Amino acid sequence: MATAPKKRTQGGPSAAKPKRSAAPVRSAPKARATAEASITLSSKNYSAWSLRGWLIAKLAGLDFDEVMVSPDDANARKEILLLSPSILVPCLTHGGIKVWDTLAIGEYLNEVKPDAGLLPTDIAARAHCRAICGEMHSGFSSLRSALPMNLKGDFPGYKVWARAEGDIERIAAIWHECATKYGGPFLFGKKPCIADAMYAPVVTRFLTYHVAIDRVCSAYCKQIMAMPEMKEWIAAAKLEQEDIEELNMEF
Ligand SMILES: N[C@@H](CCC(=O)N[C@@H](CS)C(=O)NCC(=O)O)C(=O)O
Repeated sequence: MATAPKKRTQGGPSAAKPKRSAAPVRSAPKARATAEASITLSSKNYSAWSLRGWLIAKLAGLDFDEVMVSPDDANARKEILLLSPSILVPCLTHGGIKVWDTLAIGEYLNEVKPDAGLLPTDIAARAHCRAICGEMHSGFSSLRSALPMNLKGDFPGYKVWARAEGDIERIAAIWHECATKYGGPFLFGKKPCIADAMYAPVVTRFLTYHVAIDRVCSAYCKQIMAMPEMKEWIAAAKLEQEDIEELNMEF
């Protein structure tokens, strides 16, 4: 695994007075550290895509700096545009190459770090892995809007919107199929891969909103939450100052 990333913040002149930014921009960018790459991230508490990209980079063993950006702040958005052509996080910069979009980051890092095991070695398992990553990337919008990632939150008795139930059932079916085919404890066997990073924010949502899940899914959730990388991310999320009260969709 990579050493702990160095943290940098990114922001414009308005940085001193964030309004409701989840990841307040604190200072002008500092001199570049020695890491081989950097990743733009926003809130560790709310940004599910930031978590996915960060986790993939960690699993790749990449040495990277974190560049925290505040997508809520107009000036910071201009800065993000320079850092990420989609104005979305995460965006990886590695040796002058910019990769935005989490799946593209995963595929790129799999090429750069072929021994990291980001994708399964078996071609059929690899195809399966890509298919369920694709499902996560382009789907489950009901779940994502009904149960936004909120690592500091804890909502026992939360009423899950009926349309999100369908997504939850499909995700449980995916996890079951993987457990049966590959034997766990991770989706594709003994080591976590890109698919586990893609589904990690689903795990945290299930726990935050106390979603009723069966024994197999619950064991998988425990496995993800026990990962040192997850512990590191969640500890940092809990230290974040700002809360977004009106949050009602995936951020
Ligand atoms: N499909 C993109 C999704 C990225 C995304 O939606 N990122 C959100 C944060 S979780 C974002 O940057 N939002 C910024 C904004 O809406 O201003 C990916 O795979 O990376």
